[in-house]
This record gives sequence, C-alpha cells and structure tokens, in this order.
Amino acid sequence: MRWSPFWVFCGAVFFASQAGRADSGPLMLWYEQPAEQWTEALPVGNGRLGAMVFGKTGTERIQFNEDTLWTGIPRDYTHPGAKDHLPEIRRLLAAGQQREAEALAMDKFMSVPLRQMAYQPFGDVLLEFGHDQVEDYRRELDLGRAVARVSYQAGGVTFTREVLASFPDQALVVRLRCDQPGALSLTLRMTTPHPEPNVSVEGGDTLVLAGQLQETFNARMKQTVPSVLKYAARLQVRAEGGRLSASGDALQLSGADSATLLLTAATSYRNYQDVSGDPDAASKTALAKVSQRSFDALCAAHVKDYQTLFQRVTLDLGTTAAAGQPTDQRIVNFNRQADPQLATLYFQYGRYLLIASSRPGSQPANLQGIWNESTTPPWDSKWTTNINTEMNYWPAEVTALSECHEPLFDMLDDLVATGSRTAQVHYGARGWVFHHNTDLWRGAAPINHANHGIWPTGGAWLCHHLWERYLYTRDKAFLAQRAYPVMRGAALFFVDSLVEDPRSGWLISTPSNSPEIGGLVAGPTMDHQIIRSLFRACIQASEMLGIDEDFRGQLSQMVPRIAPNQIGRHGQLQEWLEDKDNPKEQHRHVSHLWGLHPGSEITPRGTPELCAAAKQSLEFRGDGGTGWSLAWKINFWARFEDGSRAYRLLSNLLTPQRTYPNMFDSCPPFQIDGNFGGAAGIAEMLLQSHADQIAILPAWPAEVWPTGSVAGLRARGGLQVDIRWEQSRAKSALLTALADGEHTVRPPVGQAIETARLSGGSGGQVTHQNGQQVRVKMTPGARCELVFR
Ligand code: FUC
Repeated sequence: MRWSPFWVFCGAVFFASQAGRADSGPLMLWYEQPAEQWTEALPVGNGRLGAMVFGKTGTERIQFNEDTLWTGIPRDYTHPGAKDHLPEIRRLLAAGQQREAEALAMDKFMSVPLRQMAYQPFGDVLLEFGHDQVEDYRRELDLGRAVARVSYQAGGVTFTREVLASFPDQALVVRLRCDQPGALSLTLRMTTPHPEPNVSVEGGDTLVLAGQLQETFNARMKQTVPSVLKYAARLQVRAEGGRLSASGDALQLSGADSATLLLTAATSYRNYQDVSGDPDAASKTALAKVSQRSFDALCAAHVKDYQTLFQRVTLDLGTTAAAGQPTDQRIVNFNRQADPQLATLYFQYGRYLLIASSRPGSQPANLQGIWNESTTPPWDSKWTTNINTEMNYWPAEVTALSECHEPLFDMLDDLVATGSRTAQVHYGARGWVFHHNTDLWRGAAPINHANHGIWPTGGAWLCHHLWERYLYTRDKAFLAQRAYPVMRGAALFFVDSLVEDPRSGWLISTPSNSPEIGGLVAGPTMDHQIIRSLFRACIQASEMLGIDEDFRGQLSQMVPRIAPNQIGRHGQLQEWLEDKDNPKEQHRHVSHLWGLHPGSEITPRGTPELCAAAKQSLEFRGDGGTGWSLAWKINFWARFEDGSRAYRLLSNLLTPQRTYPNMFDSCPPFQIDGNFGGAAGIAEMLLQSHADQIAILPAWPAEVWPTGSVAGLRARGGLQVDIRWEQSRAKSALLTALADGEHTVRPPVGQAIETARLSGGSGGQVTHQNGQQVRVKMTPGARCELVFR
C-alpha cells in the first residue's frame, strides 16, 4: 500500500511517544497440549489468507482459508416488481395487521433467492511427523510478532515449527526445525473438504491442490446452490539437507536439517460481477515471488509490517501471578482470580485479529474473520450488519488500526452499486439501500424472512464507519472523495422512503424491524436514531466541504420531523413507536440503545432523562447474552460511565461459555464479533471522545485495574492519547495532535485537572481551563500534557 503523509506522520509520533515506555508483559497465548478442537487451534492471517494451527505432533494440521472462496455465482438478488407491493405492506402494518404484512412481504418483497451464499474452507496442509510420544510440549501465539510456534521433544530431538501469514509477501510460511542434523522427516499432503479436487506434485517440490466448487443441495435453504469459483493452492517445500521425493499425491522429506514451506492460494473471483480469474496462474505467480527468499527475510518483513500496526498501542492493566498460567486455564479461572493481564491480552488479541483478517485489498472480516473450517458454517459466515459486521470494526479507529478499516469501505463501494438497484426495484427510491446481510456477491435485498430481513438501515449504519474514519483522522480528502458521496446516497434513499406516520405525523421508517425481535413493524426506534445520525453527519460534512446546500437544507428540515426517542410506561426507552416493550424480555439485541452507542445522541450530560430510560431498558435486558451481546453491553455501560458494571460484562464475556480456549469469541458457536466488540469496549472504558468532549478514564474499574497505562489510543478530532494511572487515581494524560483542532478534555469523575502544559507543534493554545475542563487548540505535532489531582 501507499503511505500517505498522514500515516508517516502518525508513525513518527508513535515512535517519539514510545521512547522509555515500560513493557506491558508477554503478549502470548500458550498451551501445554495440542489443539483437539478447531476452536483450540491458533489463528494466523494476512487479511486474505488465514490458517488455524493445531500444533499436533503425530500429524500436524494447518487448516487454511482464502477470503474469496464462497459458494454461489454473480447475481442480482432483487425481486422484480417488489416496489408495487410496498404501499400495501405499509398499509397493513399501519392497520395493525402484522401477519398479513409479513405474508405479503414473504411472497413479493424478499430477495431472489431468499438466502445468500456461504464462505468456504479452502483446505488442509497435513504434516505427518509420526511423533506420537513427546515431552516438553508447548504451543503459542506471539501477538508481539504474529507468529504461531510449536515445540516439543521426540526421541531426544527438539522439534520446533513456526507459522506466519505474511501480508507483504502474500503467503503462509512455515518453518520446521530440529536440534540435530538430519532428524527432520515427514510426509506432506494437501486435502480439501470440497469434492473431486486435483492434488498433484509439480517440479518435484510443490504440492498443487486445485478444483472448482460444485453445485450443492442445501437442506436448510431447501435449494440447490450453484457455484462457479475455481481454486488453486500451492505448497512448496524447501529443505536444508535430506531428500525430498514425490510419492503419489504426497511429498516425502527424509533426513533434513530444517525446511521452509510456502503456501499460496487464489480463486477465480475478481470482483462481485467477475469470476474470470485464473487461480492456477495466480498461485503460481505468488509462489514464484517468494520462493527465492529465505525464511529469515520473509519473517523479518512480516514482523516489521505487522509491528508497524500492532505496536501503535500499548496497554498495561497490571500483571499478577495468574499471567504465568496457560491461556486456557486463565479463561477458566478469570472469574476466580485476579488476572488483569488477561484483559490486556484480550484487548490486544482483538487488535491482532483485526490485522490478521482485514488488510487493504482483502475482503472485510466476516462473521468468522477469515477463519472457517465448515462447508456449512453458522449463518454462512457472511457479513451480518444488524450489529456483527459493524462491531468487527469498532476497534479500527480508536485502537489506531485505521488501515484495517479499508476493506469495509471497499465493500461499501460495491454495496452502493447493488444497493442502488435494490432501492429502485424494492422501494422506487433514489440513493442506495442495504439490509441486514451481504455475501461475496454483495446482495443488498432483504433476505431470509420478513420478520428480520426487512431492515433498511444496514447501509446507513455502515456509513457511520466512513464518518467515524473522518472524525478520528480529520482526513478531508477522504471525506470529500470517499465518504461523503456514499453517505449522501444512503441519506437520499431515506429522503425518498421515510413516510409520515398517519397517527403522530412523524416521519418513520416502514416496513422495518427492531433487529430480530418483534417481527415486521412500522417505525422501530433504532432506524430513526441511525437515520437522524446519518442526516446530521451529512449536514456537517456538506457544510465542511462547502457543497450541496440544497440537499443539506432538505435534510435539516427533515431531522426534527423524524420520530423521536420516547420514554415508555416502565421508564424504559421505547424500542418501538408504540409503548409495548416487555420488561421481562431478555433478548440478545438491544438495538434501541444504538443512540447511546455506537451513536451519540443519548449521553449522561446532554440528555439525562433519555439516558436514564436507556439504562432502564438495559437493566431489563440483563447482563447475559451471546458473545457479541455481552461485548455491546460493555460499551453501553462504558457510555453510562459505570466502570464496575462494564467490567462485570467483560467478566461475563471472559468465561469458557463465551470465550474458547484459543480466545475466539463464542456466540455460541464461534463468531468473531465479540472479540472486536470486547476490545473496543476496553478502549471505551479508558477513553471516550464523542459529544464534543474527550473523557479520560470515564468508565475505568479502578478496583480491579488500580495501576496502569495505555498509550497510542486515538480520539475523535485527530488526537493520540496516552494515559497513566496509579493507586486508583489518574495521574496524567498526554494528547498528541495528529491534525489541527480544538479539543475539550475532562478528567475522571472525582478528580480535577491540575496543570495543562503545551509543547511541540507550530502553535497551540490553552483557551480555557478550570479543574473540570481544559479547552486546547493544537496543531499537528503539538502535545498537551495534563496532570490530574
Ligand atoms: C444476528 C444475531 C445472531 C447471530 C447472527 C449472525 O442475527 O441475532 O445472534 O449473531 O446475527
């Protein structure tokens, strides 16, 4: 990728602020036994290629994925004639005839076909060592270097292997070593769960696995799924010493000193409309690029590339003796022993997983990131956007991984195209619309069932990611060229499709759902929060860019007419237009709190009554839920500025029920969103920057994390923020400006700002200061150090 001056500058700031920083302890997942289950294996990835390393000693299994191998074919999922039935669906809903509205929608309004396609596993690399009796076994994933490592002794020889997924070299790389000359012998195979693959040996040192996905009958979908994608992978063996020979469709290495394995893989997917790629040629070319490079050179390039991203943020929440235990035991014990470092590990693992599953040029992280071993994965391992995909990207900006956000923006460009067609065909509207799921073919029409699939604000929510990228980086060129046109199109759709509620006169979104609860309705609260927020963002953006005055005027007139947040008879924030919430309902989705987080129209200081109602709603829903639900609740409680409660939710997430031994989040089953939402939640506990204020340690559980520090977090407004705290008191915060801006900062509740000292940059000024607030103007490179008392 190209490095813009912005990123070069950020890098320089990072290295300047890292000097003299204490090490936050070993960032290592480790185990005393090989993985039996897939959710015990350790993930590596470069955004496009992913692998799960089992660390087995008899036959090692490295299960791998490539992010464009999906079932299906390029297709238009729209339902011809759908828009003709929209008025009747709306009329039925307004008349209280939900069942009839759903039946009509199922018949005339849903995507064709009704379901989307599934992400596929690619294959397995099997390394047959035959080491059945071993000692001193250890398997680990080093988050500091993004290398998985296995070591053990067999027959008096120490064997080690390292596995990494290189982004600069677009290959999986395995290094096999032993501590005695000539002791390395194994058989190498490649397999795939797909029918009729071709496995062959090429050039005496390379296994080739190739094939084409075939039509399958999907029992759940009750339909035949045609598939077209071809795939090819190559595994080259480069040995030092010993003898390499082909035997059938396997390679045999005997008596080597060490060996390097290089895996490249590709499919025929070029883009959502074009499947004319040549995976055989692509995997060959990719292999040719790396096959002359030494392992040390490949590894060094990988570590350097990875650390450029990973090392931007350090976190230290304290370390206890528990940190010395194997990771699987720590997860079992988290609620029984003080182990703050496990929260640090969880946070940094979230950042690791984002770097591993979403890099420029790759597909965005799907429900399983890029890791999937099943041909029928849960929810097809798609992109579900009524929470999951967005949650995947919550850590991107705040934890300084802005580049990892790019694949989501690329997908949005595709969705603008398919969603424009969906807007026309289903709603007769301008702009673009996208519902609650998409797949590799960028389906944008409502899928599955009217009772949850017709939810038109998926695209509008995703637009907030573009806006947030701007808020964090203040990159105006990005706003003008990339973000605003997409946001504008999403807003235009609602200009055309919001309707006046005959009873209240408010503008409402209908038909829709409050995600996955209550069926098809008119006017769910969440939609109005999202649309209002999108309109406001478009208004601000167009003002800043000095364009689109008429459109801005139109949006400004509509905003106050959109159905407002309402407080119901139980003191709750109403989930729907009508006051019909069930206080006993403990559903995993709490969508009507979107305005609290990730939105920001409900805040403790700005809207205290709504905030109290939102809290009541969250109390009703309880502290349970799926992995992602718990992760969202960490963020909600952080926004309520209740650190103890946020920590309680984090503790509920860090249990074996919700966190697998490899620290993958469990929905159940495995779904990666909770990892990302949990990491973002920890950041939200330590730093917030919405509602025009930067809040230092706003929801920090001092009782469990009394002493610690964080460095390198990002705040909206274009700032890097480092914070130190000791003995349950915030000590200091260092703000470093990455862009021009004026910022208001407040200390933790119960503390005051003693001093604010500016340095660096070409100018800057503390424009206002009292103990409870500092207002400071900064230019890029300027630093402002705050000391608290
Ligand atoms: C939403 C959630 C489910 C699951 C699925 C992928 O539909 O309600 O729990 O996370 O997405």
